Amino acid sequence: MPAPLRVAMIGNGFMGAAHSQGWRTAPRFFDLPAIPEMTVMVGRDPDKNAALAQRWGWAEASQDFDAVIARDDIDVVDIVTPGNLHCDMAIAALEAGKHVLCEKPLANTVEEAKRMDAAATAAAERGVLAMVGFTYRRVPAAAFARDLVARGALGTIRQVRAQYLQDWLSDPEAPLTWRMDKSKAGSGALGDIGAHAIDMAQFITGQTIDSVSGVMETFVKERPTMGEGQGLSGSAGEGRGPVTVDDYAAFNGRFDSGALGTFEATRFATGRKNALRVEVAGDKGSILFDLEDMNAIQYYDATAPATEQGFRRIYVTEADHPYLEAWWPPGHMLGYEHGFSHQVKDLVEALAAGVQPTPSFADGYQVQRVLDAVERSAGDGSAWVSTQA
Ligand code: SOE
Repeated sequence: MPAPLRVAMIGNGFMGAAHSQGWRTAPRFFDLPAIPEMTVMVGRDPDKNAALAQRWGWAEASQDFDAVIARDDIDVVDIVTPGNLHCDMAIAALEAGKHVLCEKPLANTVEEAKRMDAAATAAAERGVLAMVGFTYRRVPAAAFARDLVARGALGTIRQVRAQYLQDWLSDPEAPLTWRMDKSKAGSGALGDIGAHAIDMAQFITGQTIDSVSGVMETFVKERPTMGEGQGLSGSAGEGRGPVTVDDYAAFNGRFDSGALGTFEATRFATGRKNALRVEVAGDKGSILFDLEDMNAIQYYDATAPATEQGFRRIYVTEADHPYLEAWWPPGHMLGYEHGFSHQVKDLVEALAAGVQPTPSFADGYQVQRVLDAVERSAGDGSAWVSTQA
């Protein structure tokens, strides 16, 4: 009988719902070496937290983070709070001897990410392990794209085009959420969704971005404060407040191999709801991963006879594709939530084997260095060269 792995989750927003789904479902579909137990969910508002804990399947609800990480019956702390809480909570949990899963981006600043990486390195020496939740790595088509690149199907990689496009802020009257507050979110489109594009580009290519040249903009500088409801589905209230993060970020990146990338992150791309796209071009072929068509990748084989060339769509639903062994017969598609189950599967397997789960805090710190470099590069815009001079 596999041992239990007792989990405390901190936070109960959108990511709390998604992570709960992962903890609940993974052991019911995959043969895991340890069985996650949803022991306690921590949140500030007692009534809301108790109701959601019950709905999502947590045995208990608590308001007390410090008391929870001091408990002997907790093995893993899963942090799904806004970014301003990640650093202190993750370090405290690691020091209390708990394994940690922390949502992306790892931190709000590069200094925090560096401290978290150092804490994770020290904890690993005591057998306590940490992982950052870049969940899209666990979409089967993305994992398959990485396999194709790793086995040389694309040859030498020369270019990467990565975009994460959403449109939920294109209405200037959409209300302020914590995601538009720098003190809570660290940055705007750049850290929230640009971080995914960066991680996915590095994950699929197996390469590291080592320098950047960036541009950032805040299109709507003031918005209504939040009235009824919360988060992405809340409605506007009476007051108004400043937007203190970027609405748009783009940059060119140079990979350690010499390949070049263009990156774009925006929550103002009208019509694009959740379009994370990563296209990689090598001298033997290209691939396109598109989250809005997440059960497939497009693959172009430049070594095929010219008369047979063209992008072909590979449906990533075969039992031999990554993660598919546990799910439905070929052709039966998966969705957004499955990535969270796969994340739990990979984490539990790594913890049971005592090996470093990926992406590690070091990987999260590397993404944070890219975010920080983009911000520094964009600066005050003075690097722009006028066409009118
Ligand atoms: C909101 O923009 C958001 O939920 C991100 O924070 C998530 O990381 C991404 O998966 C979807 O969009």
